[in-house]
This record gives sequence, C-alpha cells and structure tokens, in this order.
Amino acid sequence: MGYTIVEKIIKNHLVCGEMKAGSEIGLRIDQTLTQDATGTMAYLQLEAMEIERVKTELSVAYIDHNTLQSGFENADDHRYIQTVAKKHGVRFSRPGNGICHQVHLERFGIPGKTLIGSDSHTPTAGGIGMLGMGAGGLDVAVAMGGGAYYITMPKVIKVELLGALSDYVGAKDVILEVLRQLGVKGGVGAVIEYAGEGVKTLSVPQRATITNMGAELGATSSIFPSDEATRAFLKAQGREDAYVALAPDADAVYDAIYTVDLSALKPLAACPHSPDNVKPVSSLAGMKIDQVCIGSCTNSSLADMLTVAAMLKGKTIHPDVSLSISPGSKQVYTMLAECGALADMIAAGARILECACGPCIGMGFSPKSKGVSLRTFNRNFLARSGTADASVYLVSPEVAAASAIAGVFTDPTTLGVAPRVKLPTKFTINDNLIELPAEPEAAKALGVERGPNIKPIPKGKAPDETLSTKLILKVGDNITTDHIMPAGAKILPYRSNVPKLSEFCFTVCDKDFPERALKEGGGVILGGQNYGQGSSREHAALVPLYLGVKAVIAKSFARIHVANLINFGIVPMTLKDEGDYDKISEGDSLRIEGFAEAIRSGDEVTLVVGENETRLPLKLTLSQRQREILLAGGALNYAKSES
Ligand code: MIC
Ligand code: SF4
Repeated sequence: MGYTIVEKIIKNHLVCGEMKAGSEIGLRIDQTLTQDATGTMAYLQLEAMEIERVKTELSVAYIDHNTLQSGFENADDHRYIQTVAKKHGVRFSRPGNGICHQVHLERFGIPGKTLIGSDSHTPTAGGIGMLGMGAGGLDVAVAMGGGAYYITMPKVIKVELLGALSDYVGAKDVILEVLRQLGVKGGVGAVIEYAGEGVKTLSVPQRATITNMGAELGATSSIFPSDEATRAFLKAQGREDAYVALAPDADAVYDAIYTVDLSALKPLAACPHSPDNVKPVSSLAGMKIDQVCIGSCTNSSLADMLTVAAMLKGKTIHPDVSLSISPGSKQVYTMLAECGALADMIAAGARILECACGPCIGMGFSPKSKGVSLRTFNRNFLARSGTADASVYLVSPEVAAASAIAGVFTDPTTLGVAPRVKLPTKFTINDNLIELPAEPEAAKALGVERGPNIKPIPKGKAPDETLSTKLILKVGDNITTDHIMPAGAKILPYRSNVPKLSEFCFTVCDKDFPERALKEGGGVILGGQNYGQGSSREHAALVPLYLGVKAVIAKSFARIHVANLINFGIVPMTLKDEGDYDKISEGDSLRIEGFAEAIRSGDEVTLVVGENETRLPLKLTLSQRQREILLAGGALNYAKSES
C-alpha cells in the first residue's frame, strides 16, 4: 500500500508511536516559529526549561501581532523576544518585516520538512509542501529544545481539485467551498491533502491561502504537493536549492475524498459569525457595507495585492466605505512600491497599514456600531473585530476591492474581464530585518531584557484524589479561544501578564466570569462540541488555570486547545452521553471520586452532580504521556521531573 504525502513526511520524522490513525505519535520538528502574542510565553517556558540553545534546524521569532504600541507593554515584549532570541539561537524577524506565515513561506519554508508554530495558521506552510502545525507555546519551546511534538496520528482527507479558476474567482473561494462542504469541525483529527489536475493551476501563494484556512476546518494541517509551481516560487525567492518534489504514491489510500471543481466555483462569502457559514456573494449583492479590510496571513501575497491595486486603479472608493490594506510582508510592500501599485491604492483612498496582522486580530480598525465589514481574513468570530455588534464577512480580495468601490456587496464576476496580474520571476529579496542569533560562545554573556509587564507563568498543581467543586460556567457548541481569552488592541498588551489578562477571560459570554471564578476559588467549565476551536493561544488554558479551573467537560474538544489544557494541568473530559449536557447547570456542585486515580490509569469517571447526586459517566481520553503530565500538574513540572 502506498503513502500519501502526509504519511511520507510523518514516516521521515517519526520518533515514537505507531502510524495508526488515532494513536499518539511523536515527531521530530525541523523548524519552529513564534509570533509576539504567544512568543513571550513560549520563550519564558524555554528559559524555565533551561534550554540554552535551540536544537532545531531553524527557529524564527516574528513580531507581527501586537504592533499597536499604545503603552510600554508591547514594546517591552518585543524587546524581551529580541534579546531572548539572540541569546538562545533564534532568528528575529523585526516589526516591519511582515506577518509570520507570509514571511516564513517566502524566506524559510521547505517542502517535506516539519514546522510547528505558536500560531494556529502555521499550516500556511503547507502551500509549499511543508507539514506545518499550530501548537501551544510550551510545545514549541519543547521542540526548540529538540523534543518531539506529539499529535494524534491524523486521518488523511483528500480534496481533489478539478479544472481551473475563472476570472474574479480566487483561492479564498476554494477554501470557503471546502469549509462549506466540511464545516468548522470537518477537519478535526485529519490533515487535508490537496490533489488532482487543478493543483498545477494554482501558485504557491494561492495554495497557501487554502492551507492557511484549513485551520478553520479544525484540521491538524493542510498540504499541497511540491511540484514545478513550488520550484518556480522557490526559484523566484532565490531558494531553488530548497526544492524537492513531493507527491503521493499512485496507490495511496485516503480516509475520505472530497471534490472541488475549480471551474464551477463562484465568489463566496463566510457570513457572521463563523467561517463555515458560507453563501454565494451573488445572494448578498447589493447589501450596504461600511468597511473593507484587505490583508492578513490568508490574503496578503503580492498577487493578491496587485489584483486589488489593478481593480482600484483610477477609481475612488465609495464615500461610505473605509478601506484598509495591509500587505503581508516587507517584500510584498516593497514590490508594491517599486511597481507603482501602492500609489494606485493610495490614490483610490485606501488607508495603508503596516505589514502586520492589524485589524485581523483587532489591532485597530474596529468597525462602527452595527457596521458591516468585508475582510479577506480567516476568522469572523463574534467580537474579534473589536466591535461586538458588527457583522464581519470573509471574502476574497477580488470581492473586497469590487465592494469597496461600489459601497455594496458586489459580485466581481459581473464586472467583465478581470485584470491580468503578472507575477515576477524574481522577488525583491532583502532580509535585513531578520536578525541572526549570537554565536553560542558570545551568547553566554548576553542578558535578556524583561519589562515590568512580564509576570511569572502560573504553575499547575497535581490533581486532588477527589475532585469536589462547582460548575462555574456552562457554554454552548463551537466556543472559540476568542470567547475564552479575547484578543484585540486593549487586551493583547497583557499577554505576558496573566493576572491582568484574567480580568477579560470569557467576558464575551459572561462579563462576571472572572470575578465569580476567583470568588469560588475556581471550579469546572462545561462546553459543547468543538470546545476551544480557533487560535493556538495557550492563554486560553493558562488564564483559566490562574482562575482556579481544574477541569473542562465538553462534548468534544479542538486539537490544539486540548493539548494546551493538558500542558497546564487542566483535565479535559468528555461526556459519554452527549444528552447529559442538559443535566448539568451552572452553580451545580460536582464531585468525582478517584479523580487522580482515574487520571493515572482509568478511561472513565463518574461525575456526581448537585444535591440529587445525579451520576453521569465521563470519558478520559489520554495517552500515557498526557496522564503523566496531568499528574505532575502540567508540562513544565513534567519536563523538570524528566530532566
Ligand atoms: C489568531 O489568529 O487568532 C492568532 C492571534 O494569530 C492566534 C494566536 C494568538 O492568539 O496569539 C492563532 O491563530 O493561533
Ligand atoms: Fe495574524 Fe490574523 Fe493570521 Fe492570526 S489569522 S496570524 S492574527 S493575520
């Protein structure tokens, strides 16, 4: 039986476990990346584990998220990351160099290698045939120290692409179509492997748009073959030597197969407040809009920007629309300036932002009250834009540009012939904003700068023999990490300050939660399906830990979040019978006898609820390694006890 691309890469990097779907495997990690909003924690953990020098082939620390410096906090964090990176062997991508995933694709991604990043959109690298996975900062720190990264051996889902895209239909529409077919839980436990004749019609940046938003399917990763288009991209980046061909064996077996006919696709939009709430743009045409934002790690490549510039050229955006454009990297920005496209954008009235995450993570550009905002981004979760009652639609750059001009939702296929954008055979290369680490000997003498915003990381405790506590919060299905630990310009500066950050925990759902949790001395949270989907932010586990949360019970969990919970000693349990969800109410007393014992070796516990002592079975789905981490009170304690 032949191998899929995913299996080939896993086989080459397997350090332990069996390649059997569903069992835990450990992988050797070739490259890591961090960004600033999760990076401070990752490096604090690297220091706590006393890792002097990273052991990966390449590790890069990017500054791209917290770039709105309205106080000292973000600047202090940037400086901490810069100095800690220099000392420990990590390259440092300075603010202004661009969004981590875009820059990594351009300058560092290598087909066939493994990459983990403290950011859920790390699978962007799948566009170049790399197995990129999002992970919590602690797991990234462990990988930097040469440790394995543990995942559940994924299923492999094939998405067969047929035909070629027509005018004004983009890569964004491909992934929106996949999201429409599979939904935000459709990729859980799987890697999506793209195949078929349509693949060769897509460039690497287009492929990266598709793999980027695989995160929104809940997938472990997404990947494209490495072929002549990959070679051409690498060559244009002056890195042809990094090219290797990658294709599945002819007799590779997939767990499921979906098909997307590129030639039949029409422009699509993900409607509020979920990336899988997909409708044809034609059905929304004419709806008045207030704001358009173009950029983010999903759609900020040179080709995307040149297309937008060509559509805006000689036009003025509608008077009722505010348009922001953030190019994905310094390379893209520079090339837009060099060819004059930037001038066309400016002339049309676009508000040009720096090359960073910006509005995507709520760093400015929040829409007006009840505003309708069209964004080329990847997430439209409730309140993520910073305006809770805004309606955010996710669209392609083509739809975004057409609508910005018209002032209403516009299907660009009604505009006639699309502009033809010609991509350069050579990108402008200037890596002067990537700082190299110090040589090992010199590094020893270097200090690390820590601003007053950087507070110690809360530590987990070993579980009690009997868990006796209360249900302090009950939430529904598809709770995102943006609900658990909101981001945005006002909150992100406290990513290194867990006590302060805790004041915002779950406030999107329940503004009294932090106070109640502290008053109750912690407790248990109950969630529905896919609890913790979205970002890799380990703050969504660290902060509940700080507030005293001991366990989370849910119908099911999202992959990265459940790993983060375990890393910080919070016990994830699932309802054996999903119908039992209705039998537990907020405020109920909860008791689990033999709690620690079950973590040691059991697969099931009995939850005793309320005064009536209703008994409900819960499942513990844990590997031996995860059991040991939980018993140690989290991965940091575990790592210490191992060394
Ligand atoms: C996001 O898109 O939500 C983020 C911000 O990039 C996160 C990381 C974070 O919370 O810092 C992600 O996707 O992992
Ligand atoms: Fe940044 Fe947005 Fe991409 Fe997250 S999704 S890495 S915030 S651009």
